[in-house]
Amino acid sequence: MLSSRVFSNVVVACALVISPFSTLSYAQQASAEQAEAKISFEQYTTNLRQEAASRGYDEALLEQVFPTLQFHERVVSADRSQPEIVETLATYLPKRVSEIRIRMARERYQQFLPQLQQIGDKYGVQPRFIIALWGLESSFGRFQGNYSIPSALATLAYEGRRETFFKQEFFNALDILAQGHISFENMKGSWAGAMGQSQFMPSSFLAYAQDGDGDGKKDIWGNELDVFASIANYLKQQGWDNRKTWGREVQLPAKFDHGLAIQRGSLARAEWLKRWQDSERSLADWNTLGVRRLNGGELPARDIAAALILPDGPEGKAYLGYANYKSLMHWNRSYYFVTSVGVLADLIAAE
Ligand SMILES: [Ca+2]
Repeated sequence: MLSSRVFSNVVVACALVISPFSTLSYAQQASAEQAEAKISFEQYTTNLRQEAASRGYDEALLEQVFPTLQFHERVVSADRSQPEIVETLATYLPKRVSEIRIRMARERYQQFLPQLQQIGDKYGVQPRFIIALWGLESSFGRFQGNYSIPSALATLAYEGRRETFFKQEFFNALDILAQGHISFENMKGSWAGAMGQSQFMPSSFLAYAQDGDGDGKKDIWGNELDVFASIANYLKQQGWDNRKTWGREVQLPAKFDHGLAIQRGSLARAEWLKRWQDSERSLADWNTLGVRRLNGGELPARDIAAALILPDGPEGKAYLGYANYKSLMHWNRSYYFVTSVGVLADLIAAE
């Protein structure tokens, strides 16, 4: 078994390497300084167990979970390399919405159609969006991640950059185990703590997961109906409107004010919502401004508000996003991800 002390030193070394950069925020510097005096992972989880006990978790559950907690160096390295932007939509879309994924999505859609229609009606979500999210999150359940979720979350909490967030997610995971939805051995997911076929963080599980087959458990790891109902419920809670679609790719006229599009850049959610609102106008207005369907035709004469999205800037593809696009941005605030959901959903229905 690998010593947690060794890993603890690795974390310190990383912190020292990044600390000289003047672009670090005060919080990051403080975190780096804290890392120099870092306790071992073993000590950290001992403290965490005491906190869990004081929060009232069952001793039998703690005894099952805590002795198995492992520090995962790869979790830390993956987390640290995450913000790099190496893709454009032009490179991302063909990989994510590949021929094989489109084919599988259509097969799964047909295979589960009666159940999907029932769940879609109950939550008010078109089944093609349920299938698209399922396919993009876990390739229809095939790739859910093989990390023990409590270990991944304990590692991320210990690593310290977002300790409060990941510690809370760790306790959320304990809640899910205490509720009996999944066994400890089967609580697997990604290095980042996203679980099961819908890749929900534990907080999303507690807020949105559903028991789709009525057996009393919300099993987003092994039960497709639970997965579908959980995905649909997430969208419903974010204001999904199944009388409308997600948006559409459009053509912009030769002379166009690109300042009308949502301004790009990483922003807090509240600021991003304001930018969405600034860009949003009616399809009739966009039509007057010369925005057209991809085939050159006029935009639909429907009373729909839409924001203009240029994921790769003025040179790349242009999209009008409807309110449902905004709901999907709550799932994952990435124009690439959300656009790929919409494109795949359209291709499922276009068969
Ligand atoms: Ca169930």
